[in-house]
Amino acid sequence: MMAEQRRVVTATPENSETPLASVRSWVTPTPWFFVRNHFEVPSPIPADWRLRVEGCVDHVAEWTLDELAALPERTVFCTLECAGNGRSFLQPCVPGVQWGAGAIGHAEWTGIPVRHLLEKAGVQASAVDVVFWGADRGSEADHLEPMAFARALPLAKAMDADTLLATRMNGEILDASHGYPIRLLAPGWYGVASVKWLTRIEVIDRSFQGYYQSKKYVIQRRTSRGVETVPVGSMAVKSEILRPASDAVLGVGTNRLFGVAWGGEEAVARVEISTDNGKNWNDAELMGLRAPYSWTLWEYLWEVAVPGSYSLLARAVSTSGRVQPSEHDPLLGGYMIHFSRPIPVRVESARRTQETWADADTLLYDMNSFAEENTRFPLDVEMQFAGGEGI
Ligand SMILES: Nc1nc2c(c(=O)[nH]1)N[C@H]1C(S)=C(S)[C@@H](COP(=O)(O)O)O[C@H]1N2
Ligand SMILES: [Mo]
Repeated sequence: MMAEQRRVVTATPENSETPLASVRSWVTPTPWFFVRNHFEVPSPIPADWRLRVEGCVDHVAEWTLDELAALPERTVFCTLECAGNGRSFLQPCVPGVQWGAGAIGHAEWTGIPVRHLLEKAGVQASAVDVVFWGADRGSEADHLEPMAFARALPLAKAMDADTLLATRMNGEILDASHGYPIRLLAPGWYGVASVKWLTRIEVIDRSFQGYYQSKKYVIQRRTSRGVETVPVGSMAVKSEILRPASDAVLGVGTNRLFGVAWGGEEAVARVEISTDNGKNWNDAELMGLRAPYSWTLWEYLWEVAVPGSYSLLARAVSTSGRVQPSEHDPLLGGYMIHFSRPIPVRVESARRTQETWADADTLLYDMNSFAEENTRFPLDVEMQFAGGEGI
């Protein structure tokens, strides 16, 4: 299973996708987890390095890695998706990394709540944004002056108990690609917020205007005052059909559709499937946990008697009733691409052997470890398999 690798979109810097077609478990194995780098991975931080919290605080405070390691930890399971995920499906084409569907993964993240550090430093009443600075540097075509990667969170999100300075991913020390030694984890927000290779935290008394906050990773939004430009923030509700693949050839009879769905800061309430271009919708079976931040696995047993060409659609609904749209909103530009994308398949009259499905034990292990480590939700980890043979 681990022979599978990330699908490289650009090699330098590395931008590569999770091999979604091979996903069989709730947690994405770290070697498979997508990588989104704007610049080269920075050299490891020096031994005398300290994480500093400064700006609109009562006293500038610093922590060594050892001091940070001694602070109380928290574990959060969370889906990270790049705001540009799915960009290659847009027509007309939008500039930027041409991601397929795989700039997404789901992992277990462990670290220290940022709030702990902010409280120690004493955030002043004038605070608006908290800026997180990365160690990686470089330039962009429209910004030739080299700059460090930086992104800000509004104070409230930075103070949320689940916003972490993550040091471990899936139980292991972060690897270089994912931000060693420390990265931010802003659960339920597009990946760009979760700054890797963190060097410095700065509390400021205005909205941050950095390049990746005001020039890139911005969308337009309709308001009572007209259209305004805002940074991408919390994630939209979305689903992805992982199997069958586009242009798969299936047989008449029962075909199993399998996929994932997520709702950012909200849990997924429902996933619906249409096999007739959106005329009729039927509920998919949600498998295992439904929790905020985490994707949910689903399956759907599709009975098909008539050979021909079909187009498969999945549509997710979040707990507050947000529904995945059928079209991309042009105001979103090349970001937040979350419309239901049709997956064309052909059904032939001959019955075919189904592809192999995941081992149910793998999935159960993931779920139980979530239940043990995460006390925020009353969890029922009993699994249901519509077909009785795993995912
Ligand atoms: N320092 C730094 N942090 C960063 C980035 C970066 O290029 N440099 N990319 C961001 C973007 S756009 C995404 S989607 C996520 C990807 O995290 P991953 O590479 O661990 O999957 O990291 C974010 N944090
Ligand atoms: Mo991203």
